[in-house]
Amino acid sequence: MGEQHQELFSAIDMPNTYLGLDLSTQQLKGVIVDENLNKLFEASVHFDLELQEFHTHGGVLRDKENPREVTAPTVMWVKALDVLLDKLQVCGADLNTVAAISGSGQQHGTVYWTNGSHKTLKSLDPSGFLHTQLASCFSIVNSPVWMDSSTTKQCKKLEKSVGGAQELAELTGSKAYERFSGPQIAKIAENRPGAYQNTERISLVSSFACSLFLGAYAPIDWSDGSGMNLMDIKTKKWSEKCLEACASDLESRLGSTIPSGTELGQISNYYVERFGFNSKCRVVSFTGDNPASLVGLCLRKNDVAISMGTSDTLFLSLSEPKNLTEGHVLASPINNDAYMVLLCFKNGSLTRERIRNHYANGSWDEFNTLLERTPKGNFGYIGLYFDEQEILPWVQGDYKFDKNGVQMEKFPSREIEIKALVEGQFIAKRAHAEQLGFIIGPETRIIVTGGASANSTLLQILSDVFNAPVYTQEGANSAVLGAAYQAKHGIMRNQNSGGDFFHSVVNTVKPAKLACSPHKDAYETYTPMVVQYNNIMKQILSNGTK
Ligand code: 5FX
Repeated sequence: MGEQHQELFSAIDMPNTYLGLDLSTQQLKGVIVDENLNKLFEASVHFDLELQEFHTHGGVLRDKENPREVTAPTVMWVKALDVLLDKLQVCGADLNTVAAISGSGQQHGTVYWTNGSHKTLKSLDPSGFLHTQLASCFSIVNSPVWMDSSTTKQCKKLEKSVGGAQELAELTGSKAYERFSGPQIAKIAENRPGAYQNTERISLVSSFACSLFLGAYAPIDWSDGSGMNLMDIKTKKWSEKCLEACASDLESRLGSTIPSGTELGQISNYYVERFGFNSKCRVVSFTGDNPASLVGLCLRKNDVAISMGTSDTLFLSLSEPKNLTEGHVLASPINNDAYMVLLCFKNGSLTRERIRNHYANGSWDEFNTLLERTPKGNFGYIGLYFDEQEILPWVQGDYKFDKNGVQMEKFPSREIEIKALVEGQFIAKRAHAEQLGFIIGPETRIIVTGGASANSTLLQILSDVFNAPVYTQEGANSAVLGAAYQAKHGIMRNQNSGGDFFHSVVNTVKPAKLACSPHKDAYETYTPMVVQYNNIMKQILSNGTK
């Protein structure tokens, strides 16, 4: 620890702890770790179950007339924080020991603070709930979130303004994606000009949550800011052309960008008085959930992370920015000069649950038993299931094919159906990763995180499809752990006492554990199926979905 910090807490003879939060699609989680990054306390608030008054399904609201429009009630997130901090106290956490807080949020979602809200944020009354005090602070009541896919028109305009999709990818790290914040803001400015005019600040979900702790608007960090189609991925500054193409006077509403893991200041007095935090507790910038997961997994050079949650994502570290046709390049949350690649598949756990409910009576045990009944490769049957408009590739619906590539209505049995889903999801991940130039080699390790990482039957299939060993990190939820690690790393970096991430985090965290290795015949089975997937996808896309 740095001197200043050590003095603060040793004076009151208490160990330092670090609080990490993750404001994800379906819940808000919090974890407190000790100086050695061991988990001490954790709590969560499930939006659908515990905040039923907001009527969300899977944490979101879908517009009845336009199901591609997906939002979440911003005040629900605020209320979740009230409840979470109470829960942490009830489970015995002494919040006075928290030396620093950081967090992660679902990426791309935007929060619109109404004119004058900075004053409310600054003068929160500790005797009242956060959510009642902030209830009228949002000029857009329901924040657009990453599941939204209603901004194709704005995406086209944005790409055109910089000379095309590839030019936008070169500039911002991604071609225009419907869920990215720039097109989302553009749609709000266009369709709800009054509300846009009445907005003094636009936050990402991560910087919004950070602002609640700071009692002031928190800047957007480089890593999460890369998911907006607005930031120059090399200079890390807002691109004027992109801002202009999206909305007028946008720069003043976005504020500045900052390196990930920057220490921003002291916690707001509200939390000191109401929850017993130490007034010297520091707030470290929050970031996106995928960058935070990269921190939590301590990814090494030849590692590929696969996160299986509401969305399935695949990510890896990169030393130079790469020009991609699909997927995203983001600034690294760990190293200001490095990058990460991210692929996002929207149809993750909710699709797996739908098939489980339909074919395995809602039981994971039955699902796993059925999975083990068919051989690797599923007799050549491939199933691709996109309940929601998929991001990568841009398709929707269920697609079933036999070994000859002939499309079918129905598979012959439920075990084939289930295997087709799981293999199809993993084959798609490998195919898209390979399309980016990723090569699976003898050193490759797949590090798995997210809810599904506890299912060893799924992990074995993943290992076989990638023909690489699969590892899991203890504590499963890497985003919230990554946020807690970032809290510690952030203050250490600021105090120049072991600013190196490897020193402060990687060497402290227990290494990932081997969960399974590929079978000998895995490569021969799945390599042709990846080719088959690519052909099927060409066929589906040429039949015209976008
Ligand atoms: C990444 O680009 C995504 O859109 C999702 O993984 C969200 O971050 C989920 F929270």
